[in-house]
Amino acid sequence: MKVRSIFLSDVHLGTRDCQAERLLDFLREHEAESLFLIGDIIDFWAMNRGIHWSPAQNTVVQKLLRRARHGEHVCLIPGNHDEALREYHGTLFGDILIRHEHHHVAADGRHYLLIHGDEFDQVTLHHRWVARWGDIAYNGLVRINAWLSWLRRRCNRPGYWSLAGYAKHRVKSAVSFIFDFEKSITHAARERQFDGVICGHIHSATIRDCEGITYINCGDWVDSCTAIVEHFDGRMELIVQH
Ligand SMILES: [Mn+2]
Repeated sequence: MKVRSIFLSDVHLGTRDCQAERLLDFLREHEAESLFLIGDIIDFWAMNRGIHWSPAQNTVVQKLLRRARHGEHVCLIPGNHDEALREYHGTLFGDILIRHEHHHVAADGRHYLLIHGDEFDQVTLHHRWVARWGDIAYNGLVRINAWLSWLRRRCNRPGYWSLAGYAKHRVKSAVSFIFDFEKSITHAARERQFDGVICGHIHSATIRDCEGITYINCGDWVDSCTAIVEHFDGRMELIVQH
């Protein structure tokens, strides 16, 4: 399928949980004029604890560089897990442009702020050590979940169920009154007179209206395997890669 733009975030290359094969399937199936990588593409945090770099992850990097070389506009906005890249703002890596944020005008004329979003996460911002421990706990949940879904398949119980997603949903709704990520990021987009915001960070893909501002989250490629595409009429669609 050919689309106008692709938006991806939270690929977490360098970790064992990165679903590189499924991302390769997605990239194979979707051609685009522009490809936006909205943070946590390479996980330098996890790589400090031990690198897991598979051949498929290598292929992901090669494919991205290749698409950029062949004229696709590829832009990378660093997140907190790849914040080391933030100092390269404005630099080209191969043909991939690094930017802090990006102002995207969709085909329907709507203006979107593209930003990873960690600066709107009160936990990441003020409690760095909590964020790091939370990160390790989350990786543990993803690992247990992979084992559980293997077990469910073995026992012929179809249907994917995400423990990490479930735990995150429970924890998230419990503390949402304090850490309302979506509210604060859409508030910032409104202040800056954007029509919408496209972000990542919280590993929870969605497209929805948030008090007149379109809130779009790309999700992730460690658990849910989701991406956002923009069609040639400017319509945004959430894709789940199976
Ligand atoms: Mn992040």
